[in-house]
Amino acid sequence: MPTPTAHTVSLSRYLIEEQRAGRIDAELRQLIAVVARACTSISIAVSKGALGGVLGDAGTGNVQGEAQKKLDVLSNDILLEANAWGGHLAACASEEMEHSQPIPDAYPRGGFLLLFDPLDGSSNIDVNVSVGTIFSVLRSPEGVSRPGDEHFLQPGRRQVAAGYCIYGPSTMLVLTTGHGTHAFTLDREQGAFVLTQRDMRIPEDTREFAINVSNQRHWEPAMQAYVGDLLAGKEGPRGKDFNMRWIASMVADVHRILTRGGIFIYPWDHKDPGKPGKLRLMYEANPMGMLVEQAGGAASTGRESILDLQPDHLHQRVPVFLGSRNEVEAAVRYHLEAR
Ligand code: P6P
Repeated sequence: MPTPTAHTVSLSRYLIEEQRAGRIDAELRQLIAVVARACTSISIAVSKGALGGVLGDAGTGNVQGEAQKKLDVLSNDILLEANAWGGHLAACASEEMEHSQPIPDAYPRGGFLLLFDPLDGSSNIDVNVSVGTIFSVLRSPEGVSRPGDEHFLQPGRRQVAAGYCIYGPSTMLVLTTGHGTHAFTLDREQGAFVLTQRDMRIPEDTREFAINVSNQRHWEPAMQAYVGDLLAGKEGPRGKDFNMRWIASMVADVHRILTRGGIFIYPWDHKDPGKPGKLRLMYEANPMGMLVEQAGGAASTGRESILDLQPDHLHQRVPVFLGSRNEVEAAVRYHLEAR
C-alpha cells in the first residue's frame, strides 16, 4: 500500500483518523463534514460571480445594521439547511440572524452549537476579492433540550472546533479541533477537500502588519504610539522596517498571517464609542483566535486574551490583535503601559 502523502489524505480520512485516535467524536466529525460540504456549495455560488445572478445587495439589512448582499443571505441559508436534519447540532447562531435558531422540532438535536459568519468580507464580493465563511463550535449545555441565545455565551476557550473556508484563487478549509491548525484545499474534480498543510505554524516575529490606517485619528493614544513606531521603521524605536497589507476581508488577512506571519489589528476606536471595535467576538474573533493560538500565535483585545472573555451578548464586538506571538505581545505592552 502506498504511504499517504498530505495530498492523498482527504478531509473525510483526516476526520476518521482523528476520531479513531479519540481526539474527536462521531458527532463532531459529522458536523465538520457537513459544514465543509456547505462551504463547497458556497464556493460554487461565489465562483459563478455575475453569471450566477447572486451579486449585489439583497435589499435587506442584518442585525448589525449592514446591508446584506444576496450571497450573505444565500450562504446563511445553505449553512442552516445543511445542518438542520443531521442530528449533530442543537442550535445555530449567525451574524445574519438577530437570535440563535434551534434545530427544528422535526429533527433530532445533537450535542453541539454552531456559530458562523456565513460570508465574511462580503463587501468585497462585487469587486471579486477573496471572501470566506468563519465558523465556531461549542458544546450545548447538558440537559438543555432547546438552547437559546444565552447558551451560546461561552468563552472562546470552550470552543471544541473552529475554522474558516476562504474562497480565493483556490478554496481552502482551515480547521482546528484543538490539536493544531490544518489546511485543506478543495479538489473540484473530486469535489473533496484534501489535506495540503498539516500543523500550520505562525512565525513568532514579523515585519508585516494589517490595519485600516484611515481610522488612525480615532484610535486611543496607545494605538497611535504603537502604529507610529511601526511606521517609523528602522530609524524608529523598533529598529526595523515594516510592510503593510489590508485586504478588508478578515479571512484573507488571517489566512496570509497563518501562512507567512504578521499581525492583524482591528482596534477599539472612538469613531463610534458604543462599539468596542468592529469585529464580533462569537463568530469572528473567537474562531480566528483559536486557529491562531493552535498555530503558535496569539489573540488579544490589546489588554487580555480574546479566548478568556466571558461574552455578554451574541453579537458583541471586541478589539482584535492577532498573529505573530511576539508582535501581539509588543502591541499589548503599549496598551498595558498606557493603562
Ligand atoms: P473596514 C468585513 O466587513 C470585516 O468584517 C472584516 O472581514 C474585515 O477585516 C473588516 O470588516 C474590514 O473593515 O473598516 O476596513 O472596511
